[in-house]
Amino acid sequence: MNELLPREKFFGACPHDCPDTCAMIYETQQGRLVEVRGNKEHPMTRGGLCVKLKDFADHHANPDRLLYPLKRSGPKGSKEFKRISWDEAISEIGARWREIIAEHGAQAIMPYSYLGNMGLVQGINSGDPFFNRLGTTVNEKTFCASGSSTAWLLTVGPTGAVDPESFVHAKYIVIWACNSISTNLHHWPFVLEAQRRGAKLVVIDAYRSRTAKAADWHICPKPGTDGALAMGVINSIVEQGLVDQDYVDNYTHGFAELKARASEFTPEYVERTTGVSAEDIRKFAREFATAQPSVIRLGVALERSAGGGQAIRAVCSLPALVGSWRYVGGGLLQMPLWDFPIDWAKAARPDWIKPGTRVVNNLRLGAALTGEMKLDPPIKSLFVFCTNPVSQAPETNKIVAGLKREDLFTVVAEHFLTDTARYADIVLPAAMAGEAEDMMWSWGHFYLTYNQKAVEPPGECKPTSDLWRLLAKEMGFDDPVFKMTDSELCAEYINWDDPKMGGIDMEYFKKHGYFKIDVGPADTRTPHAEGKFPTPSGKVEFLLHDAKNFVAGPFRAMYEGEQSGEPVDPLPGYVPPRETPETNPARAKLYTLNIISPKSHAFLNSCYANEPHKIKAQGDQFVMISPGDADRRSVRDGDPVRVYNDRGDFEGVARVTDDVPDGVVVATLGYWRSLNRSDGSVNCISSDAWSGLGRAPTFSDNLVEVQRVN
Ligand SMILES: Nc1nc2c(c(=O)[nH]1)N[C@H]1C(S)=C(S)[C@@H](COP(=O)(O)OP(=O)(O)OC[C@H]3O[C@@H](n4cnc5c(=O)[nH]c(N)nc54)[C@H](O)[C@@H]3O)O[C@H]1N2
Ligand SMILES: Nc1nc2c(c(=O)[nH]1)N[C@H]1C(S)=C(S)[C@@H](COP(=O)(O)OP(=O)(O)OC[C@H]3O[C@@H](n4cnc5c(=O)[nH]c(N)nc54)[C@H](O)[C@@H]3O)O[C@H]1N2
Ligand SMILES: [Mo]
Repeated sequence: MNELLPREKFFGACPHDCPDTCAMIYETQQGRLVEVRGNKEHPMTRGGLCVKLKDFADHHANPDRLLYPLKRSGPKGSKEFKRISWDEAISEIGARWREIIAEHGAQAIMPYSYLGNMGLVQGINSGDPFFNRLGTTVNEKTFCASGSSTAWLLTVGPTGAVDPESFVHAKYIVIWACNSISTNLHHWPFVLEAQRRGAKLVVIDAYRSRTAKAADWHICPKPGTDGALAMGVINSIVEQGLVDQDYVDNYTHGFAELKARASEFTPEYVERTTGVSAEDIRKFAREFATAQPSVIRLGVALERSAGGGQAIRAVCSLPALVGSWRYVGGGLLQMPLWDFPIDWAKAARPDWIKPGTRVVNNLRLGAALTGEMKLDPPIKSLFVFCTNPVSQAPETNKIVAGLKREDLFTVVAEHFLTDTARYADIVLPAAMAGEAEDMMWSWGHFYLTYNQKAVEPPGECKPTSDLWRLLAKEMGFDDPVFKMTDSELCAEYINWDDPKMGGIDMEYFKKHGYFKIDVGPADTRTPHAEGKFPTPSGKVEFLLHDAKNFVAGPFRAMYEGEQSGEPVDPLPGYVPPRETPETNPARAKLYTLNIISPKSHAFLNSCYANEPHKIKAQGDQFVMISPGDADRRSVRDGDPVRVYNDRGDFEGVARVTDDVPDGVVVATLGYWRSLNRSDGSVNCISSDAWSGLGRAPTFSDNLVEVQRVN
């Protein structure tokens, strides 16, 4: 960096799958990205970036980046590729697809994407118009928040609910299955400010996470038992006469039925199920009801066991029972994205999906590719972008076996030769955030954030949006959307006429970089003080009428056929985890420890997990185990251990610590199996079973055994 050269500044938006969606400033010199900072003006970013993003300019300049299209020249997975041109790559894809379509039909092709990039133009669903037009299999995307969203929509409807900035007014903050200090860092100052003003912070987490350590009170239920805990709290609120009867009478539906259901969940019964003492359950109920405003920040991890959805419905019932919604900063925060005036139907074109097109869920990738699902026609071509399933999806050994199929034509667009990209037949080099224009929504606050193109992509990297333009041309589609520029697409997907857009236009973004959608001032806002829930009854629905299970990810507009059809329990409740001694005694004899695999502090899912300085900050793949459990297995702190079940195994270094209770082990997510001690990572052992609502994953519902590696 030369201090004498003039610098140019551009507005940036962090593209990652993170609630914070930071507003950034790119600084360039002579067309080179030299610095990326947090935008100081932005009320949530406040100038600071997290450990992952703080050297984002260097990430762009990483010498391992893919710079040219590649074609496989050795066996699948061997990492042997030769450089080809874009023209060759696109015409090969076109030729292979035409062959596949002629023989098997377009549904033998499946796109596969997730939130490697959240942008409206460059991200997860940017390919949907193209693939829907082509008539491919629809890939249902339920990696994250689909279970919690289904529960949320059933109970309170599509409301953005409490503004994260309103948390400063709360007097009792409950962070339930969310490790904010690692995963939602820019919300943390609002929590600290509330604490400074006298609020109590309670963290409910299955182990003593960084955030649990910072809490005034850590409540530690057994993984997947939160439904019982929440029902116990409901029981105790009723038992102690703490119900806000006026709020309940006016703004909720089904209280009598909920009360009857909760009567089974006495604190003593719940103690036996969850491991949380009856006394603590009563105390929590009392404090939550009386220390108003009380608010709950729901983490995504709550959904990750068989009863996740039902648990979330129970948790979402709590604020209405005690009237927390009456106050500024009281109620619930899940994902404010429901309030965003985005035209998802335009962005994803579900209207182009032909009726009857099959849907394959992204958590079942291994089963789909290996033939276990008996798909007809089988998947003959997979097009992967913005996701790294070999690290992130469950049952990864099955996925790898599928990706090795000689008759599968796999294309992966990527920044790096990831654990997934190495199995590709064609690799396409992707532009990074500073290299392409985009518009970012958020699932952690109410700001839309604009990302300007600050520099040209290196080598022959192309933004994702270019893929659809090139492939549309190759496949002969001339719909206007495939000819629009990135600037036009940024503008296209926003409902500018929505009153929440405050009458602004794209020029505003070019001047300011971000805009808080108009949901009212955080210091006075009480969206549901008088009910007005966007549910069929307009009330909080404890009791449902005739509800069917459905998939309600943030991206539900991307696919149709979302009704899975099976009836939903009319009331919230407790569904025990699938893998416990009670529910699966045979399995529990072989594997005795419940593993949870939360996010790594210094990685963003699997991004950055290939960068040595980030691995240094995060530590090598570790396995946290209690002193008692370690002792029973002759494992000492620092020993290499193997974690296994019948689905697979991986190795890590034991961290013997009483941060985890007996019976639970913790191994964080994101490590690349190719860089780990053994060719494995935590998703080798996770099950691809869905949780009860919204076809959510069950990453917190897996039994494993741990043994020392000699
Ligand atoms: N640093 C970092 N930040 C991230 C990400 C990342 O990879 N790294 N990923 C981003 C993404 S995609 C997401 S979805 C969010 C997720 O952010 P969070 O919602 O915070 O998700 P996790 O870290 O997976 O889990 C949160 C906490 O839930 C606990 N937990 C797990 N199972 C249970 C359970 O059954 N009951 C209870 N009570 N607690 C449980 C875990 O121990 C963990 O401390 O983070 C985003 N931010
Ligand atoms: N065991 C376990 N598994 C989990 C979870 C867990 O808690 N535990 N969490 C689940 C959750 S919540 C989520 S959200 C998923 C996340 O799963 P993924 O979305 O697959 O996560 P990432 O590792 O972020 O993968 C993104 C990939 O996209 C690439 N990428 C980024 N930007 C672009 C781009 O613009 N273009 C292209 N072509 N590629 C790009 C990155 O290099 C990276 O390899 O993982 C799920 N898996
Ligand atoms: Mo996620």
